[in-house]
Amino acid sequence: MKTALITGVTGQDGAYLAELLLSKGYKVHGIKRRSSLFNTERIDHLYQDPHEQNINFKLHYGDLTDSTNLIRIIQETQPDEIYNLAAMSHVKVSFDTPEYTANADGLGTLRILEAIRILGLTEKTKVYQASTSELYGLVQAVPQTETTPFYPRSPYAVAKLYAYWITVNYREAYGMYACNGILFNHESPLRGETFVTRKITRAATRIAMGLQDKLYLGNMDAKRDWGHAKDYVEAMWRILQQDQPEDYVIATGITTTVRDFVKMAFAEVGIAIEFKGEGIDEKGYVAQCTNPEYQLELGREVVCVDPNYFRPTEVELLIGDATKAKTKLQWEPKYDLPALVKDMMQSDIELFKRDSYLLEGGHRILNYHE
Ligand code: NDP
Ligand code: GDR
Repeated sequence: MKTALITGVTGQDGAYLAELLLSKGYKVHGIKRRSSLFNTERIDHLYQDPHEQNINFKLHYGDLTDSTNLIRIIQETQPDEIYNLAAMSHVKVSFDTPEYTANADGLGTLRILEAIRILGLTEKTKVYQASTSELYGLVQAVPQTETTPFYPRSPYAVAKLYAYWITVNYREAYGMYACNGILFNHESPLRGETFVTRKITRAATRIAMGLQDKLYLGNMDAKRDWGHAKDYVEAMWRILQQDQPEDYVIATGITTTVRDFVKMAFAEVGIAIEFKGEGIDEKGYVAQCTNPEYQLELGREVVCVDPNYFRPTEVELLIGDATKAKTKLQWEPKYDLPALVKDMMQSDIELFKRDSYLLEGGHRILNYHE
């Protein structure tokens, strides 16, 4: 039985990866942060009572900013594979917390690699580093491959650049099996609520159900290569099962604007959106509502631009070329964008039915904009 340690196990990817590794017969350890509220909602279905014998899923308190904690957990768990997924992962928030982001996302990776070295586990323990298409930043060439130059455009991306290179360096300096997965945006029903896709699927659902008035967005011209997180965690695992440690781009090869994602999401609840205006004056109106369940008048303004969501420096275009992963890892995504949008919308419709009943019962529903 192989043992894996996942940092960031409570996040979107951590939850899907833990599920995948357990299904493959791994013993899985996860690192979670102490929080004043429960933060394990995404993995509660995997929970095993620690009082039972022979459990194969165990959580440990920890933090990527705490070296001694990481050394102790790695020593105790003696993992065959470490998946370093923990990060302050929100690009816009990284402009507000640049120093913390550098510490967790940049130095955090170094702490893991150094812990392995200190503990004499360089021959045993393989490391997956969650690298990102944000490294490409300002467009140098498209589609982006493993050899496209990096030009990071946020404190998050700069921290991840350090993490990328320190992973390469430990591989070359100490012969470690350490790899970067350069993953393009991947989403799912478990996606954090403040990333743009989930913000949109939640809003489309809530606006249709009368729970929210408007969706405020930033740059709708941005283009992203969106895949499904379930497909991408499969790639992470495959990256660590090869004879040689290497870095891989994981992407769908198709790019779409934020505006078109909005249209696709609203279409899932029978609402056609028409965009009018330009720049910060652009607005999305209800052009058609074919679902009799939802009482939306035609011409109602439901999408607006709020410049507060603009970033000081933006990544305008991402489109990945995953030929290497397809050839060497035999990796193929199962979901395309329409299937992803459908999955996210179906999940949010189920989720917000409860709020809809509460509203009907006279309860106040908060219109919370993030
Ligand atoms: P999430 O934001 O959903 O999850 C991040 C995880 O990291 C959470 O479990 C969070 O804990 C944990 N975490 C944050 N800071 C610390 C810290 N200091 N110490 C320990 N744990 C910490 O991200 P995703 O699941 O979407 O992404 C996983 C990784 O992949 C991240 O590193 C991200 O940067 C990277 N990535 C993501 C892509 C995507 O499109 N999703 C694309 C490319 C790379 P808590 O729950 O307590 O907040
Ligand atoms: P990104 O994802 O920055 O690509 O990072 P996000 O969903 O936050 O933004 C995608 C694009 O949408 C534009 N946008 C908005 N974004 C947010 N969050 N909120 C808005 O209201 C909004 N309006 C427009 C953004 O400007 C951007 O262009 C994600 C994270 O998961 C990173 O951790 C990961 O490394 C990269 O994907 C690949």
